[in-house]
Amino acid sequence: MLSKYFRNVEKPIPFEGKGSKNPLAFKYYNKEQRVGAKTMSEHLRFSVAYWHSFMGTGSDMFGSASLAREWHKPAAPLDRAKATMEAAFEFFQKLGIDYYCFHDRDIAPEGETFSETCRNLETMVQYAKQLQKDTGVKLLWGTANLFSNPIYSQGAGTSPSAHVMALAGAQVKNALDATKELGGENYVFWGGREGYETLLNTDIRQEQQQMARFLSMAVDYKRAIGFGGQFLIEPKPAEPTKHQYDSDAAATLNFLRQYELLDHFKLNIEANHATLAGHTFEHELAVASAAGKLGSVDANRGDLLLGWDTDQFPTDLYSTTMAMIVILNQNGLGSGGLNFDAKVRRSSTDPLDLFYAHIGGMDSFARGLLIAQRIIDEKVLSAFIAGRYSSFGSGIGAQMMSGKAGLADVEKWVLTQPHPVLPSGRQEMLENMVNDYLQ
Ligand code: XUL
Ligand code: CO
Repeated sequence: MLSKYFRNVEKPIPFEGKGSKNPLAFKYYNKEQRVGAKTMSEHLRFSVAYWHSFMGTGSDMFGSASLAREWHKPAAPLDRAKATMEAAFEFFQKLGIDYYCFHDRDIAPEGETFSETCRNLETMVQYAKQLQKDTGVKLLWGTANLFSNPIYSQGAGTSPSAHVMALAGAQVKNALDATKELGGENYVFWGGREGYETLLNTDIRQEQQQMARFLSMAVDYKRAIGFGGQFLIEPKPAEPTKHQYDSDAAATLNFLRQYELLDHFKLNIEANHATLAGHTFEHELAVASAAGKLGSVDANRGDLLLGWDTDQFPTDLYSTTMAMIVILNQNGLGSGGLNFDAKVRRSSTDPLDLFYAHIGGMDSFARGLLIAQRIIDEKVLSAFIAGRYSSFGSGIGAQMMSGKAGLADVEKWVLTQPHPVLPSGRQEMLENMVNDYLQ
């Protein structure tokens, strides 16, 4: 086992169970434990986000780096990238996590020219391939960073410059090659700068057509190279761009449908993006799932008092339970997983904090899974919901839904009936019942 950067964690984090007081042990996440038809690791498919946990420095708008990472010390960019990757895989192994996710620019530095940048990526992909082989850790998804370089400040696929759109396309091609080479199970598009700041300089229709074409080119290239992973779009309403075109699940589904791309994509729903859009996490999951398009999850949380993407580790059991109910009800995430798109706080300066953060996130989702499975097994909500819509199972309900009854038919029927009686929605009773399971 690799052991250089996290020497004080000598062996993989153990499962010690509920009574344990060891902060470096799992209390609920027990990989091989069966929950319903699958093991916990099969249900949850946890992943580490390379960018936050291994590239993050703790800098913010008001202050410089606060996290002095040993793996960032080598001066030469490629040496630094290799040290970072070794630290990452040591961490994955010691945490006992099965997956990781990256942006092209997380794992490999940009060079002086685009071709040097591509060569750096290829070098680091070969390094990652070896480390994946040595450790058994797999790639959940890859993506291209189309938002940090200032050339993308006015958009990538939606840039007003055709040359920049072409550059972004070339970058995606290379990121797709890298993801395929590493056996990535999915590929994510997050449109960080795909939106607009002001209508004074923007043609929305043109930009949306560009975005659709950009995604179509990726679909064509995926087919050309035989990449079998799932394409995912990650909705987010704002930050960095004020109005993003993929602002929430509903808007993204509509966009994909309008441009005939729906068959090629699913959604990657992020908790903090949902709340920034004015929705709950479970709302976004449920909207995606109802359309058969919930593909993967970026697991994190925001802060109720702060209006930006704080990317905190998930700790709220109510939220993880609600999320797992949606995920279990659609029989899992398929090739997707739960990626911790979350960062330790700026003041959590010890590399050990990365362990505490991930252990907390994994235990929170493991508890959510256990609670959700019981709620589903005992039909706590499903029996009520089925009863609530039962009038559609026969009579006029069935006739309306099957298309047999139109407006004239329903009028005829209504005139023969007494005034409808509407049963209570029982929200408070159901809230109490869910709380009874949250232990
Ligand atoms: C940004 C965000 C990204 C995507 C991948 O808010 O969530 O890290 O997950 O580009
Ligand atoms: Co994300």
